[in-house]
Amino acid sequence: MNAKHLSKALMLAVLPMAMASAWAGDDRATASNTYMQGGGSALAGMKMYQSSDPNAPAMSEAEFDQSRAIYFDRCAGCHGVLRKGATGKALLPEPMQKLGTESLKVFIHYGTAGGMPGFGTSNEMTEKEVEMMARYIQDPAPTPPEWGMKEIRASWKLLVPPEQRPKKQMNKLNLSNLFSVTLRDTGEVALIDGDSKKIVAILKTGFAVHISRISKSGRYLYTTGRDGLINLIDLWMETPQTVATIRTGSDARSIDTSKYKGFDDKIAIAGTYWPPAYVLMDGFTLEPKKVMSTRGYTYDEQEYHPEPRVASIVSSHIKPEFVVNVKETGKVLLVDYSDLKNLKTTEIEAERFLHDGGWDASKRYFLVAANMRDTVSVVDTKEGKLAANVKVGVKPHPGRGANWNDTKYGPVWATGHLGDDTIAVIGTAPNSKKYGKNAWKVVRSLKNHGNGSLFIKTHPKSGNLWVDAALSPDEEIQQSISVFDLKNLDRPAQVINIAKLAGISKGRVTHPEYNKAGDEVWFSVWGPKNGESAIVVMNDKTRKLKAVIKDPRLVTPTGKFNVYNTVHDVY
Ligand code: DHE
Repeated sequence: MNAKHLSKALMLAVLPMAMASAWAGDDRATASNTYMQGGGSALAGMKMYQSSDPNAPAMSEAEFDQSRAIYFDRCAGCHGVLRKGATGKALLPEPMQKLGTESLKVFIHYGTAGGMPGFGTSNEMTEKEVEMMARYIQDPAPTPPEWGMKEIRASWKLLVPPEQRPKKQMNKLNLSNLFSVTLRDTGEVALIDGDSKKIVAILKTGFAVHISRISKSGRYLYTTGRDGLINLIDLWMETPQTVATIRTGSDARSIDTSKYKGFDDKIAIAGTYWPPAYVLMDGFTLEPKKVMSTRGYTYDEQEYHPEPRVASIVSSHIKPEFVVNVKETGKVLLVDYSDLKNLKTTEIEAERFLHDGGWDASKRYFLVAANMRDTVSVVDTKEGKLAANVKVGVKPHPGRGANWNDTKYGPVWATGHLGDDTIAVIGTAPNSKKYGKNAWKVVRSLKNHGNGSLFIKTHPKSGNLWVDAALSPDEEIQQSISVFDLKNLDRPAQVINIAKLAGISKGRVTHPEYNKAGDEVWFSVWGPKNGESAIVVMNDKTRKLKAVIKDPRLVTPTGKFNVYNTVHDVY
């Protein structure tokens, strides 16, 4: 039967089931779910073992291969590699077989009220693909290959050993004001000189590279691709270049490096979505030292989860520890890297579906979004325990968040939301006589110019707070940002269309990032792969355009990481 012509009766029978089983808060923005599909996964092209279930409809090998690739490109971000569910519901064979091919076609074609996009209505899947996917999810999920130390080590390439690297900085760049810019769809980063705004180098990295982080000394830059390929880039070379690479897994998002005194640049850590693990490496060479699985039990129901993905990782400034946030189990691990042979980890029960987060201004507390639980978990890294779970708006998404000294409430940290247009401002000074009572409470709720916010930023030297709404379905809103006056937060924000300033009509505006001095804010105008993109630099004081960086090589810029601010966690 043609999916377009499925009877209304069938739709009416099936959709209520979808609504009942979707997560609480069914009116969540569809845009945020589309975001969760992200850049697809490198698992799409990988051979996998397929066990077939006699109760599932038959599939040819070619259909299976094609469906598997579609699944990893479009579905795994929400439903998980093993289909145990995360942002999207679990898609396990038995319940899927109960629903049957015809009903499943309706879900896939039209989407659900819970926010799943309609892959047929949006023309992202053909009618044949919709039908094939409806059969595919009735079979057990194929398991991607494991990736242990043998494979990790075999993938390691030390291109320029430390002894062959320069003894001093060989270029004239003001490295502390350099920006590493993700060029998402070309698998590259652009290094841009923050002073001259000139592109210094474009370097090949992993697939749809996700983030850049910088070593404590400011010399080494680490990137991770979604395919788990890590690049170590030496910024001291005449033209900065990759000196080592490694694949820590086949699907990854996070990387960081040791910042505690005495451990400068020494240890790197990478988190993986698949297999779910983190890998500790030598910071100068990427030589792998230890791989630790995150498989285990959810913190609340204590049910076994085979795929607890590693989301954000940050590096402590006050202890030799990495803070590792495990999405599906809702646990935060404080990994003590001072003795890798006798590794000590503190396991903190936080909240499920941990994603991104940042430090408070004192760098004692780490605030991380449990986005599907509308919660920000606060970890006290000094005491090694949960300080609070703070209920915020719908699907918080802070990036690393923003810290300032509020005129009324003292030290605060803020996050925007994917699923509504609010900005939650949380008190962060539990030990202050004056402001302690505000700690871990939402003291203000500001109004953004739309929902679908990805990133928010300020700087200790700035009086402004800049917030994007990059995932708003409305073009005008996704191209604009809100800028709040931190001294007058009762006043509405000024809304500026950044894409228009760059003369670009198609593109989302995202990821504010300050320069080192804190007097410029850089935005990405993230255009289509074959269209125009730009970086727009705003004067923070006047809120007027300062520069537009355009170059045919700047394809789909998204995240931007200023060396100084990234090393020192200034935000
Ligand atoms: Fe991200 C940070 C995961 C989609 C741009 N993103 C993070 C972090 C995680 C994550 C776990 C925290 C890393 C850390 O701090 O160690 N992102 C995911 C996904 O799982 C998701 C939803 C889907 C996917 O398949 O990847 C996803 N992310 C995106 C995008 O589509 C974005 C907007 C554009 C892009 O480049 O892919 C995007 N994510 C970013 C950026 C950061 C980030 C720019 C770093 C923010 C910062 O300031 O530190």
